[in-house]
Formats: sequence, C-alpha cells, structure tokens
Amino acid sequence: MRSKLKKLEPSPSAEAPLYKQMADNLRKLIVDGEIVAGEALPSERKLIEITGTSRVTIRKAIDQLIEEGLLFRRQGAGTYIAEQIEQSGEDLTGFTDDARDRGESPTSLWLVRGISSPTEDEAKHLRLGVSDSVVRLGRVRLSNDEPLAIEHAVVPASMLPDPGAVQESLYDVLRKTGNHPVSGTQKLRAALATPTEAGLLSISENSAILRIERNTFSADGTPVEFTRSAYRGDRYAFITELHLGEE
Ligand code: 16G
Repeated sequence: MRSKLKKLEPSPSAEAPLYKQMADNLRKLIVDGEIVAGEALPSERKLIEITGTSRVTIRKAIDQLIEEGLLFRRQGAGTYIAEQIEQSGEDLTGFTDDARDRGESPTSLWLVRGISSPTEDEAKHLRLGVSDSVVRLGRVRLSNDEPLAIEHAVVPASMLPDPGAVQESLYDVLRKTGNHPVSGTQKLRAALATPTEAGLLSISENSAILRIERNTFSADGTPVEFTRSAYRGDRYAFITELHLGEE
C-alpha cells in the first residue's frame, strides 16, 4: 500500500494546486484498480507522512473525491473507496432483503407514515377512486448508516390497514398478510438531486440520482404499491439481463 500511495505525492513544479494534483493522483489509483472498492484509505496522519503534504491539502483532495462519489466517510471508522451496489433490475425484492443479502444492516428514517387520500396520479396507478384511502410510507433508506435512497410508497389501505405495522420492511408485512407483490414494472430515469433530496441523502446538490417508479401487483393482478424513489447515482448500478427476443 505504501509504495502505491507514494504515487499520490504532488509534484512541486506542476502548476495545478497541490490538493488538485493529489485528487487526480488518487482518482487514477482508484480508476486503475490499484486501490480497490471497499478498501479503507490510511489515516490523515499516515497520508501526511507518506506524501509530505499538509492536512489541509489532504482534506481538500479527499473532500473532492467524496463529492465525486469515489470515496465515502464511515462515521468514526475512516474513509473508504466507494463500492457501487449492483442491483438486479429484474428481481422483485425489497430494500431490506437486498441490504441483508449483501450482509449489511438496513435502517429507515421515517418522513411520513399514515393514511390519506391518493392524488389523481396515485389513484390511477393503484386503480382506485380519489375517495379511497391509501397508506403513505415516506422513508430515507439507509444501509450501514449510509443514506442510499428516498422512497415514497403508496399502498391501498385495503391491503395494509395498519401503517404502524411497517416497522422495518413493507414487503415483509405484505408477505405476512398474503398481499405480497408477485409481478411489477419499474421505470428508471436519470435526474439531478434537488436541494431537499441532496440534504436527505447527504450528497451535494445537483448530484446524479436515479428516479425510479415501481408498480407492483398481487397474484390476481391487483395493484399493491406505487412507489417513487430517488436512488443515489454514485452508489447504484442497475443490471438488466438481455435475451434474444422470439422471432
Ligand atoms: C425497494 C423498492 C420499493 C419497495 C421497497 C420495499 C426499488 C427501486 N424499490 O426499495 O418499491 O417499496 O423496496 O422495501 O427497488 P422494504 O421491504 O424494505 O420496505
């Protein structure tokens, strides 16, 4: 590691500011795969010693790469090379199950959890009348304490009479009540995070996000949920399998 990190050393004769050179050198090490995803960066003290630069230079270089999504800070545990989560674009799994499958610890920060009327658009997606009731579940979804997505799910109240039953996983509650989704569609679009989204996701304003709309259905084709989400573009890649279509 030490010899690789020697490559971070800025050149005093170059014109670019020292922190920018450091950021460029570190980016190159990551892009070239010399430091791999999931690895921790040495402490600031060690980086000062290896590169002969100041704490300010190192902090500015690291902050720039955090902003670009190549590094992330884990509270109290240091700075890590970010790993993209490769999510199947076809599996009808939920956030909690996916995070647990990766060996992580999912949590939610609740923004809204209650019963209300659907908007016209929501009623259309759920095939309800505007006088029907829906359960509204708005959450920031975190894994290992890192905010990864904002989700706003609406579910017909007839499928989920008690919103308070959803503590950790919506899909878990729907499974238990026999209303779990078995099919669905998902639409992904690229977008820029609004100031509010950026704040909730701890990313900079105008960072890339994926706006996702998911419609799911129970076995008899009844709509179960209409969920609008904003997933962090720096942390997620959605993978879709391709097959040659029938002639
Ligand atoms: C996923 C789904 C979301 C669903 C949620 C349930 C996407 C893009 N969205 O995040 O539609 O409501 O899982 O998760 O994958 P839960 O069971 O952990 O509450």
